[in-house]
Amino acid sequence: MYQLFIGNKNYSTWSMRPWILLTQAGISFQEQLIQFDSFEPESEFKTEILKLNPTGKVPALVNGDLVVWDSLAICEYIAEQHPELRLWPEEKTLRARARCISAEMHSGFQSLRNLCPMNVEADLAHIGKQLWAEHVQLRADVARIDQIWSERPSEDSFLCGEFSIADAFYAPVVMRFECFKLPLSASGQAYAQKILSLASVQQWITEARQEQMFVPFDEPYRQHREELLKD
Ligand SMILES: N[C@@H](CCC(=O)N[C@@H](CS)C(=O)NCC(=O)O)C(=O)O
Repeated sequence: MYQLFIGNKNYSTWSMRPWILLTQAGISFQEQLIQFDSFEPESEFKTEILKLNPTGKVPALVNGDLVVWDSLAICEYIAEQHPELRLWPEEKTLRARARCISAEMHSGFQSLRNLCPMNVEADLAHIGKQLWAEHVQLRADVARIDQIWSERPSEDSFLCGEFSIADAFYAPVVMRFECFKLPLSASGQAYAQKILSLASVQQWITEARQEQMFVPFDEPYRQHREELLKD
């Protein structure tokens, strides 16, 4: 049985990717959640995660004696373990595109990442509006993401046809857009809704809202938990 070590569902975008992939694909795994804290070297989070992952970060996947860390490496490993599930598209050009856009997400969009951290339970629309007006690079990141989401093979398909690792990679981005209400084209919005309607994503959202934790480190825009909660 796989064990997936993740962080708080309200905040952890990197954890969300392999969790959504495994859940959406119906692969059973045991979830091990390590609560976020200050991430100081002596913190409980670091003490726990460093027992298995030398980078001191989540997510990490354990399968027997093997530990796989880094969200992309975990998804690649899962895809190799379950070739029949076609977690990358079967068709070569779509597969190449899925890999390109996943890599783009993995290493890019710094402005969006820095300015709009995921916060599933919060409604930060007014902050999003302000950030949008002030940061040209955020507008560029959003425009590129909107383009990626709008270039899917057909209006009702996922990013590269069937649900794939690429969609698991962009699911946390959808959550950032939801929280900060960043503007999208009609096609980009339709894709965001498609992701939000997935059972795996709904489960993540429900569990994130049940956590009711406030980690100041991850809260640049709120002073306390009761502030700016979604309905
Ligand atoms: N490239 C890594 C990044 C993982 C990462 O940054 N995880 C964050 C949580 S969302 C973390 O554990 N941070 C702890 C720290 O920075 O000390 C991946 O894709 O898994």
